This record gives sequence, structure tokens and C-alpha cells, in this order.
Amino acid sequence: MASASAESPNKDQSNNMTFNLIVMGATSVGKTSLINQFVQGKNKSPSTENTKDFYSCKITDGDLNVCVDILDTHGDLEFPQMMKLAIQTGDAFVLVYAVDDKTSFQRVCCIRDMVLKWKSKEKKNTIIVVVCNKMDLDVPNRSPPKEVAETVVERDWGQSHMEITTRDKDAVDKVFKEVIQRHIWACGGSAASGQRKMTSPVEMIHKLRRRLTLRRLKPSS
Ligand SMILES: Nc1nc2c(ncn2[C@@H]2O[C@H](COP(=O)(O)OP(=O)(O)OP(=O)(O)O)[C@@H](O)[C@H]2O)c(=O)[nH]1
Ligand SMILES: [Mg+2]
Repeated sequence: MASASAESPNKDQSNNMTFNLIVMGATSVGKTSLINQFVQGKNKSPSTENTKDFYSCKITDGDLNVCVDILDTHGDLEFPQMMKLAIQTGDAFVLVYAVDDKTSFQRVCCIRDMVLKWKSKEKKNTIIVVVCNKMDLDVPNRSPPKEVAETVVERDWGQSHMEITTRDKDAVDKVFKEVIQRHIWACGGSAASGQRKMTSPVEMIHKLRRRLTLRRLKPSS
């Protein structure tokens, strides 16, 4: 584990960063398949440690060494205390639902409510990436429709929504890249492409809000 600095709890002076990523969602939506595809993929370091539910990956991102500790949870995680503990240890969350399971998006909404409840201090900054899985299946009457899911997650929650099949390694890697980059942004580091300091989605929202407030304050001529 990287030692903590006063500036950020997750980033030390030697450019090492570590964070806990929790993968949650209803039963059989593909959480374990998602993680397996990622840790078996090209981003895996030789030192990757796997136990049944816990994976530790070292990834190089520009000049940063990022250690991602991934916790795989079960869809039937019924005990509230277990759920609470998983949520409280998480720095970022991937919430998975399946395109062919109507109730699994509702489950994502419930988990997101619990994340906000149990991470009340970091509420505004909690990173959540919602993944709609099994996009390889032909589902005629998708529920909720894509537009509704995207509106809820991206506009109402200000989070990321991605559609994938865990059979597509590139798509899976993009999910983890999104989480890792958002975490790096949140810690004030630079993004994967290196030199360019990128604006985080949260910063962009703040800037937009500030601009709108200023416009409202301007006296009309
Ligand atoms: N068609 C399709 N099937 C998938 C996909 N991803 C996973 N599956 C299948 O869905 C089933 C459940 O996958 P898991 O990864 O075990 O799901 P899980 O969410 O970890 O399930 P629990 O741990 O029991 O909550 C398996 O039969 C997978 O092969 C996908 O992208 N497309
Ligand atoms: Mg599983």
C-alpha cells in the first residue's frame, strides 16, 4: 500500500496511487465476468493477486503507478452490514445491470441510494460508473430504454453510463479506464495521456454552474 500524503490520502510523493474499486449489481448481471476480463487483459501486471472475490492490479498511467484493489460482490449480498462495509471501503464504484434483466437497473438505483447514504461525507465526489452489460443479446423491448437509463445516470446523477458486453475486452478495458481516470482527476493527478492537465467532469459542471450564476447576476442592459 502506498503511504498517505497530507495532500491526498491516496497519492504518495513517489507518484504511486492506490484505490478501492467495488463492483456491485444484481445477481448474474456479469460482475465477475467483467472483472475477469479486465484482470486477464493486457493491463494486468505480473504481480496481480487474485483471491475469489478480491483482485489487485498494478497499472501504469503516464508517470503514475496506480494500484487498483477490486472487490467483487455477490448479487445476493443480503446482509446490510456487509453491504455497508463494502460501500464504506470503496473509493469508486462500478454498478452493473444487464440489458435482459428488467429489475437489475432498479437494483442499481437502490445501490446508488445506499452509496450516497453511507458515504455521506464524500457524497458529491463519489465516483460511480454504471454499466449496461450483455449488449450482445438481442432484446426487443429493453427496459428501461437506453435514453431513460442514460438520462438518469448522466444528467440526474452526474455519473457515467456505458454499454458493453463482457466478451469485448476493449469495451471492458474502457470501463476501468473511465473509473481510473476519474479517480486520478479527483486526486488532482494528470490523465493517462500524460502532460495535458485535463478537466474532470465534476470541474466542468462546477465551471458551468459558476458561469450560469454569473450570467444570472449580470444586470440586464
Ligand atoms: N450473453 C452474455 N452473457 C454474459 C455476459 N457477461 C456475463 N454473461 C453470463 O452471465 C452469467 C452470469 O455471469 P457472472 O459474471 O457470474 O455474473 P455475476 O454478476 O458475477 O453473478 P453473481 O456473482 O452470482 O451475482 C454467466 O453465465 C456469464 O457467462 C455478456 O456480456 N453477454
Ligand atoms: Mg459473481
